[in-house]
Amino acid sequence: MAIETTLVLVKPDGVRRGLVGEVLRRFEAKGLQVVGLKMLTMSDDLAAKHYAAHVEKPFYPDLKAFMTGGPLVAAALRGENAIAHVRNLMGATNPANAAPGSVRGDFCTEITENAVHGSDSPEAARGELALWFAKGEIQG
Ligand code: 3AN
Repeated sequence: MAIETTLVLVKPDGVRRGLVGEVLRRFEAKGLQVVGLKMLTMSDDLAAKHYAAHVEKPFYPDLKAFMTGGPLVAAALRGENAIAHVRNLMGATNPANAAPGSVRGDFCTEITENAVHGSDSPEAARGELALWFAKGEIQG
């Protein structure tokens, strides 16, 4: 048993398109539990920390403008192997490669506005949850 807690973001395009409920429903239907939930607009500072691995990449300015450009929903999800299950349900980063049935396969056409984020490792999950949620904002 590996009970993990992971960070999911419904990105600004997902919020704008009214996909918050649909995306969270898929994770809940899988068996993951929502243990933290908030809506906020990402600051430049939070973007630089959250995307520390990408700040030097050529696509970062567009990514930052998009991610800070409107409200998003941050959720902490918990369950057995939650990190892998969330990644599978999200689909590949590039929606062109995302399987039908995944969030990106079903709802997205392009790589920047790809509706959803999920931590990709236990280390990333720990770091990202600490960035997005204060102690006491996650249950249990
Ligand atoms: P994922 O969101 O699947 O974990 P990452 O962490 O590699 O993917 O990338 C973070 C975000 O950066 C992606 N969700 C996407 O919005 C953007 N991104 C990644 N690679 C590219 C790229 N080659 N061109 C444009 N945007 C990208």
